[in-house]
Amino acid sequence: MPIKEVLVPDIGSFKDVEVIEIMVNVGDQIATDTSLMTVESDKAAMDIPAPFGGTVKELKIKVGDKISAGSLILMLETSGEAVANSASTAKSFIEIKAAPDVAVPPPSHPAPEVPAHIPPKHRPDPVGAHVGFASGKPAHASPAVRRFARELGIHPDGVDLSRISGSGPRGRILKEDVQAWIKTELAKPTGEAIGLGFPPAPVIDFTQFGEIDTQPLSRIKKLSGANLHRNWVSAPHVTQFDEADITDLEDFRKSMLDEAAKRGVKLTLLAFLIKAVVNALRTYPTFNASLAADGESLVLKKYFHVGFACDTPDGLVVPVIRDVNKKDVMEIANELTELSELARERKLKIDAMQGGCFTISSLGGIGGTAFTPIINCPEVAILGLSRADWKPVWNKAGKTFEPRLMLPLSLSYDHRVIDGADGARFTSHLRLMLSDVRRLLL
Ligand code: CAO
Repeated sequence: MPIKEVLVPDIGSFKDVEVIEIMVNVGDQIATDTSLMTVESDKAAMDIPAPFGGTVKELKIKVGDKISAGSLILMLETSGEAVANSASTAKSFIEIKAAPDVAVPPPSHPAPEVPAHIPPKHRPDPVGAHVGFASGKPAHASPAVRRFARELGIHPDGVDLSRISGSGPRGRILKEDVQAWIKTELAKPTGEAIGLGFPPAPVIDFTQFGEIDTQPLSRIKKLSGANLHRNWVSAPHVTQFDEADITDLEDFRKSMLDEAAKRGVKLTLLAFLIKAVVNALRTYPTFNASLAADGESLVLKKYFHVGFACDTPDGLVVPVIRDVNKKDVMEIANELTELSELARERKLKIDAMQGGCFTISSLGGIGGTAFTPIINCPEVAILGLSRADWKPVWNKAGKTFEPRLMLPLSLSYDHRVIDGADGARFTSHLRLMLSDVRRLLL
């Protein structure tokens, strides 16, 4: 395997800037665009991304070093293919130059020039600026730490960095500081952590009632618990229940199982549901939307990325299938299987869990007749599926009962965005789509 030098790319007017954090270690496997390190000038801090993926063989810089474009950062072992890719990436680093597109810094601190090819997530954050968080004292943290904080729950915009004391050089907030802060917040009695003013829950010694065993919560449970709690209290939920007749759909699915198996696909009901949901989202666009952060407008999405709740031994994760409108049911089924396997093997990447427009939570393989799913904010609705069951249904001619396979639907929506009438229209639309499989093709 070839070993390549990784040099600092063209980073605009950053020259002789100090390395304040190194995010990779020797032996780490990294992908293209992984943040390698953070550099800081007196005006801004910026992450340097990896131009290609591979295994870190040697670090050529340490915290405190001063670097400029062209400085050697590290040695990376790559596959031949990656090296080929790297050539074009490196070229684009040098060739493209454009005006900066960064958060507006205070007037006394003009933004440094940054080439347009540097991805937004690696662009400079003005030092001490307070991007994307609630007001408070200025927080001193690298772009990588800000991004990490933004991706976490508790505060609607992530973690409010102004509440955290930094233990790094010059009071800089490190990733470990954010993690330690979250740990403390989660340990606080319910309500206090998100400032609801509830009286603290009493601390009870359960051993007084009998034998107990205390087990730590998994990392996923802690993070998803905080998000679920925030979503539950911040979005006024209404759940609309309905039932869809999937007798014909299920016959069709079974008739396709052999063909699907030949193509290596496990064709489950959920794949059809995802397709039907996208059709309903096109018809009722307010379900494919998010409230703007200021609550003053609705952001309507023209793309259709659907997440599905996946039960893993570590807790709940929500992989996202992208551009469902451009995929057929077999492709969706295939991705469902692949993503669920990755989730259960803990190999799901962060990107595969981001960008969802709507979520489906299926408990149909387990049981139950209905439940009230919690909206995966900032999405505005979520569909719960329970176990389909045979029921006697009065036939269209109104003469007799017929056995029909009925699928219970539980649609929770954010009542700030969606009215009850639209909630009922959405599930009625789903009923129609699911009762006549031909409609899914339209
Ligand atoms: N009614 C009746 N049977 C159903 C059904 C339904 N609504 N949905 C699935 N089934 C059947 C499937 O057909 C399959 O049957 P066979 O084994 O005979 O083929 C079986 O149940 C198991 O299905 P599955 O769970 O493997 O596949 P899926 O595509 O339906 O679901 C996934 C995939 C990832 C959603 C699921 O495995 C899962 O993790 N579900 C839990 C989600 C969850 O925890 N939600 C709660 C979130 S809130 O805490």
